[in-house]
Amino acid sequence: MMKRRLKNILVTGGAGFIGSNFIHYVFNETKFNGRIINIDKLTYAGNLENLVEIDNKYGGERYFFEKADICDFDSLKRIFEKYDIDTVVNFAAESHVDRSIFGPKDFVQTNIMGTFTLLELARENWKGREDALFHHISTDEVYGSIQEGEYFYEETTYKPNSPYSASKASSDHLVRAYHKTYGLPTTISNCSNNYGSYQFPEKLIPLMMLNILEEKDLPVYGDGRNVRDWLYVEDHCSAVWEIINKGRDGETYNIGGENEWENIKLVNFLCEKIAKVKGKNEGYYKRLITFVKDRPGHDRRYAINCDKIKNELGWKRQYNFEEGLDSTIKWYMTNKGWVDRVRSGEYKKWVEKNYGLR
Ligand code: NAD
Ligand code: TDX
Repeated sequence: MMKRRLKNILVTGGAGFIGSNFIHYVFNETKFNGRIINIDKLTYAGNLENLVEIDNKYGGERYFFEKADICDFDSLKRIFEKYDIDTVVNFAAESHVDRSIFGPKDFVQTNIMGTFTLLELARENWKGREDALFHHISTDEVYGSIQEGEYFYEETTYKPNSPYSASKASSDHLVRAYHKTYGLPTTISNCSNNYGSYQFPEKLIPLMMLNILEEKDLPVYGDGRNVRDWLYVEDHCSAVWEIINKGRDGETYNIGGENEWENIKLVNFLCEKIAKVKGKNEGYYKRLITFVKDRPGHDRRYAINCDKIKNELGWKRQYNFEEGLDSTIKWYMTNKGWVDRVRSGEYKKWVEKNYGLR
């Protein structure tokens, strides 16, 4: 493998949860001295407020934002040429499983057609260049659901069960095919459930934290015994950074927290933690737990084996779960304005239509 250029990085979906954390991470925690070009369509999940500090510090010199849809080839072509892009990190996606059940079309469009459009562009622009890289962000959900004692490995067969995971699986296959067929330099990472600051409060951890703080019902799907493996978002970002620097072309790397929790145990734990912060007795918020109808096709358990990235690239997690949760609780408690703004507007209308008041 030739040394990667890694000067002008196109980050797609950089205004979303993980993408904005990644941009913060690269500027604040690494020695990177090039430019990041963030392109985002700014759907309900994209929020430029997440990047104000970065824009103030680096805007117009090392950080650039362009509003664009990853399905729009002509806009992307202009951006690729304007900034001489040598690296793509593809975070942009429709990311919420429940929304994919209510309306799969946007998932097929953005996750499959968007990735395809980006791949076409990279193929056309890079024409056999070996110092470029297309890194694609994927999920453990593509592997389907596993039993207690089993783990997902990089070679595990894909068995996606939701429209979301099926669309992510399709995009992963396209990335793989562009490497095998056209020799495009690519890497893929499959990560477990993330949590941390700037996460849209439709996902389990921020939704539960905010509902606890507001003393609203805590909707637990089914029997609450589904298992997820939780990883602090900054640890995901450092793993992606290792891969784009040192990962081998054509390879897939699993990223995980080795931190499995049944949903109901996690919700109880959040109730206890917030009770402590608020000076309430341990059980105070637990009365809010409400079992609701299960998610259709709800995967029972995910669990990642991430030995490959640890052994091959020397990646290590920096945060334990308690530390990560404490700083996340603190972040949601001190960023009430952010919460109110992202929960208003288009998202609010959608929630009222599909879930009723929440
Ligand atoms: P998110 O929903 O918070 O952010 C997605 C971003 O993509 C938003 O800023 C949105 O505006 C943008 N976007 C959506 N459609 C677009 C389009 N057509 N063109 C340009 N931009 C578009 O999602 P997230 O949780 O940050 O997830 C980021 C990536 O990581 C996704 O690919 C997701 O599948 C993957 N992933 C997420 C998790 C998790 O736990 N959140 C775990 C593993 C993998
Ligand atoms: O209100 C809820 N009640 C509940 O019991 C919500 C929103 C979720 N859940 C359950 C469903 C899951 O078992 O909690 C678990 C986590 O749910 P989500 O936060 O929706 O995450 P998940 O479906 O596991 O998918 C996430 O991790 C993998 C991300 O949203 C994906 O983008 C990522 O690929």
